[in-house]
Amino acid sequence: MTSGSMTGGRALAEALRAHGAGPMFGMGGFQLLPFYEGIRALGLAHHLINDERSGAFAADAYARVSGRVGICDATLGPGATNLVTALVESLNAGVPVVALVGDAHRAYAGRNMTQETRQVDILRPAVKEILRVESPGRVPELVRRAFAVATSGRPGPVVLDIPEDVAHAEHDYATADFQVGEPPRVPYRRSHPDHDDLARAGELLRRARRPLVLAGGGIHLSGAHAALGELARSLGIPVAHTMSGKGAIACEDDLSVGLFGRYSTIANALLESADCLLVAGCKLGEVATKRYSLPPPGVPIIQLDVAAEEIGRWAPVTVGLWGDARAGLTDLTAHLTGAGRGDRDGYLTEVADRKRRWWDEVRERHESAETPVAMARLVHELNRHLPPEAILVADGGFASHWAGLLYRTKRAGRGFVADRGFASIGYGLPGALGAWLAAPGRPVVAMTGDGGLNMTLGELETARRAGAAITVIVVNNAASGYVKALQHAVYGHGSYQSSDLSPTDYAAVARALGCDGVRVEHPDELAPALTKALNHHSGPFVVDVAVTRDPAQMLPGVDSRALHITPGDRPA
Ligand SMILES: Cc1ncc(C[n+]2csc(CCOP(=O)(O)OP(=O)(O)O)c2C)c(N)n1
Repeated sequence: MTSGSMTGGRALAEALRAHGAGPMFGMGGFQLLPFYEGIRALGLAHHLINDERSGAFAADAYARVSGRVGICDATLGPGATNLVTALVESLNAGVPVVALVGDAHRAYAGRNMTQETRQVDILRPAVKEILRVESPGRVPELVRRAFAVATSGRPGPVVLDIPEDVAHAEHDYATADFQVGEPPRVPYRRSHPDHDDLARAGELLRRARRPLVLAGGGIHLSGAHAALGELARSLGIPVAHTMSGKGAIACEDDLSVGLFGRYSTIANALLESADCLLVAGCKLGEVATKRYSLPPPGVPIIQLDVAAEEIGRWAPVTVGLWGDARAGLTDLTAHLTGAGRGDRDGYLTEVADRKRRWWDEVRERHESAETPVAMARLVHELNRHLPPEAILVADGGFASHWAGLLYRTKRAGRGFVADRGFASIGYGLPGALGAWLAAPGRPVVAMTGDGGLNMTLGELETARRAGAAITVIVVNNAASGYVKALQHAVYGHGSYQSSDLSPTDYAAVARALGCDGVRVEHPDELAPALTKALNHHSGPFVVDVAVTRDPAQMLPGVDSRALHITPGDRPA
């Protein structure tokens, strides 16, 4: 049993062990040396990363895929500030992460200590809560608190800010200090919506002839996909999803109508003609609403969310259901027992017809033999080759939009991970590392732009060291593609500024870093490359795909923001 005199840093390691902490991602410094010594002595898994942002991205993806708390650490100053971007991702997406951050020795703080800055002030708005540890004796209590805050209500990131002197100080701990009451779970506790609100929502759904579920990432955070599938099937309600909500229902399920929002196949059309929307675990942000042009005004909305203040943020709702997604959907199904599909058979036939027609119309693009490789063909090959248990981690550029639109999950659950909370580029590679550690045995594939990969390329070295058998698909358009495509859409052909990248062979880069990889120039090479990658088990494998360089062909559809620019604003 853990007790006796030890440093605050060792106590930190002991408390994390007591919480069943999974792998950690970070980069050390003097302040947290006793913590590093503690995890070494205890044999806890820790991965040195090459940029703290990547460590927090990996922790975020680990949390999403494992359903446990992700853990990362950083040292004083630049280590701490490097975390900001990734912590905001977890904050906006509601992902439980605990970040341990070393801070200056309190006896010298404010005297121009090396690496010193007001990091607590910088980190505060990036996290759900920041807990400053002012005495070594409180380390176990505040670790418990960090886990509780990260996992309760709407989950999110919590920083434990630990001054150097607290980490290095000896303290006498009792065994009871490290006892964890309830084992940490995500979500910590489930809340049920109000009974009367459920009855009103049930009535709306019972009467609806063209209802539609809009599913967001909250479905995955709550582990609610089975409950959603049951509701959709028993009532005959189609399900549209955001990028974060992909897998709320399997894309191949008859009731899935795919992505809605900025890009959609048939979901936006159904949304326009719906007579009742059930918004579940979805914030209805800019991309989901096509810049607030959806849903159309007047359509009755039921919104189920664990954060009461998120309900009706901008679209007025008819019934708000405040509660956990899984609990709320199960309650709703129970309320509607026996209601069946009503007179929605014609609607469901129409949905099936629309789907069939859409996929027939685009088949040629999806099977395109053009070089450089068409984006639709690339995703088509992923659909053909990735097994049902695969996890696709998509980076913030085109990868998440094209895959969000066209990639088809074959089973319900988290098979697609995209950093849509903050939409930073650079998540794909470190996210794949976190996902791989969270899901032993499942193939993990990152899809990232060349720009996004350039940002975090050093993590190929990390992934190699970790022995992570991830596949990294580089959507290589030799450009900051989304930016170039928007410049093309808004200012016209040839008006590109700072959006070109040097054409680079990332398979060669991977090999130079001790990984493996192939370059794909022709679509026929995709199938063998993916087969090779998925059968490569000794470390990262890069499939560098030369995709279209034509900015007119880069977007998966019309970006609604470019449409907002009137022709008069465009230079001739
Ligand atoms: C950290 C960060 N900087 C800038 C952006 C704005 N941005 C969105 S997409 C994009 C282009 C990314 O290029 P690349 O990663 O090569 O992907 P592509 O769009 O070409 O698929 C940029 C710069 C962002 N999302 N995140």
